[in-house]
Amino acid sequence: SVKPVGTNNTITEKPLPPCPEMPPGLVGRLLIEFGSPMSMERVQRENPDVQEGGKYSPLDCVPRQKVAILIPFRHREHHLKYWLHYLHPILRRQKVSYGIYIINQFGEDTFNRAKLLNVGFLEALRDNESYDCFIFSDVDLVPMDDRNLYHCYDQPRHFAVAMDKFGFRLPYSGYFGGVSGLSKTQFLKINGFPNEYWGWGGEDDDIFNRISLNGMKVSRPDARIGRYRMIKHERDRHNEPNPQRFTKIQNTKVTMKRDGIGSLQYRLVEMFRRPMYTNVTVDIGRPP
Ligand code: UDH
Repeated sequence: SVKPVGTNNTITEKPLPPCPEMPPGLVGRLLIEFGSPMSMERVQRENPDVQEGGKYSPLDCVPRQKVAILIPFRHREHHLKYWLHYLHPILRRQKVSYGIYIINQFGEDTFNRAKLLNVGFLEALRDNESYDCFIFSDVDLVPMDDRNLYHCYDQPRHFAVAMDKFGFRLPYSGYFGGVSGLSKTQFLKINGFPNEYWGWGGEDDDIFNRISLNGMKVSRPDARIGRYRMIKHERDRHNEPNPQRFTKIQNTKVTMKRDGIGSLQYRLVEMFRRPMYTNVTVDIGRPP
């Protein structure tokens, strides 16, 4: 097609190249700190090309995937500002086409991280059905190296392999917590995430089991690149360690068939867009 002179510096439009596998503008190791206070105004000011709802697409290349980034959330506004402050510029340098979704648990009943992420999967697709990759990130985890690319891989991806709180090592070989990513196909193959882990712990191990039991193998970045800083915090109220988690993760093979994205029930309370993210507030009920 031909554009009028002056709209794009050129007369004829060249087709855009696919975005590079390893974008040239990456900087590698990053200095991440949570000392000085952060404001949403500053995040907005420093990220003017992020679109309403926390959406962004590179303008100079055609992205290979569309990525929905889903954050399980309740009462962590303070952490969210840091997360957005650090992640928007990183994702932009990585040439990711993405949308940020905060999946906010309504009410004060026991927290349920995995169920919130199931809701995020469906609501992101309802927002834009062209997402083909889903990255699930805790709100308090910031990557320390922008070569840790936030897209999906041939196998389910575990990104947060070297967290500061675990001495920059995997705490155990089957660890799948913190930040992970599955393509739409991979997610549906495991029937999504479990809905029945209320309170802290176990749901990430159940997801790891689902992946293995369905013949897939977790992929990970090198530990020198998959480094993360966690924002230090006290244990939240209504997210106490779940004492049932040890027995539940023994039964994934049986439970994954009936409990997952196929059996998810929830009530959408509200969805609204902010400049830096999309908020999805959801009533996911309470433990039986
Ligand atoms: N989350 C919330 N609100 C909550 C609970 C959890 O937003 O009330 C989300 C948030 O994205 C968080 C994630 O769920 O990053 C995981 O929960 P978590 O941060 O509580 O889990 P983590 O293993 O910490 O990081 C456990 C408590 C550590 C207490 C240490 C006291 N020194």
